[in-house]
Amino acid sequence: MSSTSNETTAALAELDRLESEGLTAFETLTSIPDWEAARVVFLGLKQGRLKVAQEALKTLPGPDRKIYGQRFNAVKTALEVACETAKTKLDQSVVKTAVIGEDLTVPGTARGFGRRHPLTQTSEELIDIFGRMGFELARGPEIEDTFHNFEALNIPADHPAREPLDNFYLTPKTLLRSQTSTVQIRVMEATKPPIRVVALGRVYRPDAVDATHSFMFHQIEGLYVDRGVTMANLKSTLRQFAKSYLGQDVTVRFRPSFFPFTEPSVEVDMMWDSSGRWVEMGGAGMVDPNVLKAVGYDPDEVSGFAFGLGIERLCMRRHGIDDIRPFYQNDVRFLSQF
Ligand code: FA5
Repeated sequence: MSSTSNETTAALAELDRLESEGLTAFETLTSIPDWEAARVVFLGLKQGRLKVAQEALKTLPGPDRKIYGQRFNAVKTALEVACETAKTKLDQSVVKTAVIGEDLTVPGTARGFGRRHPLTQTSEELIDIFGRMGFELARGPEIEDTFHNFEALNIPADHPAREPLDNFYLTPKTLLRSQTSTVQIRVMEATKPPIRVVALGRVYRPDAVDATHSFMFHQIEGLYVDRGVTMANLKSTLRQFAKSYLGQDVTVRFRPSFFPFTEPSVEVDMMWDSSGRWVEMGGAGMVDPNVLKAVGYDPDEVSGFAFGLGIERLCMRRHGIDDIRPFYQNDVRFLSQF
């Protein structure tokens, strides 16, 4: 050994360093990207440290090249083996992590499907029932003008129902509609008899909230205008509807009442349960001749009936719910029962 030149001694020492640093590097790797980087540093074909060491051979004095070449080959083999071993170890640990982290045999977390709100389901069923009875669907705006919410419904400017405290006015001439009866007017303005429509949607009133009242609720409005429509038609239509929606054994009661836009007018009650308790479901009546005239119909030619029922109360009666508030509390334990 002592016969090698200083230059060769230094080159051999560099080979020793390369070997020990390379082996340490490959042994301590923890990820595939680190392995890839180490492979390039030590074994890279263009500028890897082994390649540089190989090039160094050419600069050594001829007699030393054999010694250097043998040592170089040993270091090369050691590093290549270390590199392969490291790769195999890392591949196995990746597979293990995948198996531990994502055991494909473990049952997945069940995802709850959303469902339609009970009031939406109820509305769709009501549309369906009245559809089978020949009623088409009509729509009107939730922001109404005072003409459609009041005047056209025979509720004049000085009527107490127009009180600011009893309505959600947006401007002096517009408000959030307080009843779906507004749609009756819009339909009659736009169509000639015969008319047979239902309109469903939100209505707004500053009522105190309790078990049967909310400040926003839903109504279904019905309107039938044709020659010879009578109170008997109204009563049989509502009875038939009640039986379809609530069952054959439901009892319906009509109480004389007053609405400015119907004459005569009735309150529609339905028996809540076998206890004999009545609950008011809506109002109804024969369309007032003044209303027919205001939309350009001749009250001597045609007559009509109209009704407006509370959708929440119908849904409550159907499902035996005795409080309106859960409909608006978004508690999935309540909502997921429907
Ligand atoms: C009316 O709104 C009339 N437009 C009904 C009508 C239509 C009469 C067509 C004649 C012809 P009333 O204010 O009574 O009537 O309301 C009808 C129904 O809406 C009530 O019977 C009840 O079921 C429901 N309702 C009324 N106020 C509330 C409230 N604050 N919360 C929940 N439901 C309500």
